[in-house]
Amino acid sequence: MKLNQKNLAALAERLKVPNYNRENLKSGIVHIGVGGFHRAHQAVVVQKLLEQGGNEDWGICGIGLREGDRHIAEVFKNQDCLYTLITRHPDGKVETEVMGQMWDFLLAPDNPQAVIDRMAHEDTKILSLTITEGGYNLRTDGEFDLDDPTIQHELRNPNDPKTIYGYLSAALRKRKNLGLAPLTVMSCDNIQHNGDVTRKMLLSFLSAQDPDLALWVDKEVAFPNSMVDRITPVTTAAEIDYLKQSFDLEDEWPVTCEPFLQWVIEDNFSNERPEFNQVQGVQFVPNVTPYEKMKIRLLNAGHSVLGIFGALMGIQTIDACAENNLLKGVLRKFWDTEATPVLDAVEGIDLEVYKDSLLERFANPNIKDKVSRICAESSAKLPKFIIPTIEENLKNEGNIEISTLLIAAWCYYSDKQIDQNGQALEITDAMKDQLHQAAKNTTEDPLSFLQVQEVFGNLNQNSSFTELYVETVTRFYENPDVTVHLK
Ligand code: CS2
Repeated sequence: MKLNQKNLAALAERLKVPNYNRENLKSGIVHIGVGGFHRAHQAVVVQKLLEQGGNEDWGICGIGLREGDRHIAEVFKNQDCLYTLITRHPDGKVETEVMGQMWDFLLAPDNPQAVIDRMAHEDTKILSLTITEGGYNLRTDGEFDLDDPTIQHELRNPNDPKTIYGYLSAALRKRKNLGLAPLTVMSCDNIQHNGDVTRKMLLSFLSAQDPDLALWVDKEVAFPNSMVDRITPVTTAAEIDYLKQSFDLEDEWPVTCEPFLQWVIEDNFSNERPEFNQVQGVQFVPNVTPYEKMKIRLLNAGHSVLGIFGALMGIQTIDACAENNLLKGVLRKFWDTEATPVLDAVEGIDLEVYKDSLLERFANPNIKDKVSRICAESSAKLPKFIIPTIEENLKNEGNIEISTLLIAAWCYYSDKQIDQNGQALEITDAMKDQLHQAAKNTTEDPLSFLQVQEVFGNLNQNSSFTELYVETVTRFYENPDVTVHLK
């Protein structure tokens, strides 16, 4: 049976379906970037609120800004925006439910005006984002990249938006002109101070495009910071098949996730907001900085440590990495001796217990999170997950041994593009070619990889770092057996 609105009543006999009337939903939230993570995280919180009743104003309208979102747009069209969430516990328990909180999806390239109108609609109170770490047009020096060709196009053509900034500008201008209340722009990406960063980027864009609007946004629009967390692997054919076999349900794009969910949000909204914190795992706090730093520098960085070393060792999934004693030992050592010393205390959280729980989550054998997903877009991830830890340790004369080894391993990975068994690595990275070009000169010039300034900033100017790096990368190239270096 196909997953769609018409079949929901019949499907209710087989699995959990929304208990609320989707026809009554309004799009209090417009969400940009409806990937697996959003569908397993914020969407779940909203579905739970809707199930409590009385929250119909907080339905979600999803938006895809890129041509690459066409496939998901088609799936949502066929399925009336419904999809299945499969939650897999470590002990094998599985929860399966149909998600109905998204009542509309718009593909921007097909109808940009419809997207602007929805964002500027008076029902819309929150505009949330999961556009990935690389989606913010942020330079390594923390400034907005005004030279980006698409941004240049938008600056000259305010009526032809392409990026999040062009759309936000058009929609906020419309709201301002109509005299509507501002909306809240809520980033849900793994960037420290994600709200502050979004605000700074948007204001830089607007100062160049429409300075009056920049003043209005500066005064009226709130950008809460948040820490978001739920491990969501890439959907596999096996999951589509599982739904068919177990429920005779045809869903073209279900989402799988772990049971853990956490969302810590700064209570800073310019317009109304739902009581997200009525849902378990969600809390409003006055200052989210220690939570986001802890999560990014331990969980996300920990993923990259396992992912890059694991990929070179020929390991396919994060649970297999987390079960490997060498990798587990190195991860713990990285956390304890490099990441933790530069973290701030987090009220109510024991970091030792947090790290133990991360290892358990990584080891969930039913999630099968692919190492290739973790390594994807490392050029956007490492500057947020790993490099700040190196920089802070350099300032404090702290330990940087494992993070330096990780950069050396990533150089080898980008250069050779094969694992240590000679198998081709599956590399997805917007900067893949640039990284490869820089890495392949390592034997002649051991510092050449660090010249990719968009990733490493000025790290190649720091002699304490370069000394250790040259020694490490040379040693690595002499014997690229990762296990030798992890001992
Ligand atoms: C991962 C994250 O993309 C990555 O490298 O670390 O997607 C991670 O799984 C989530 O942030 C978990 O909350």
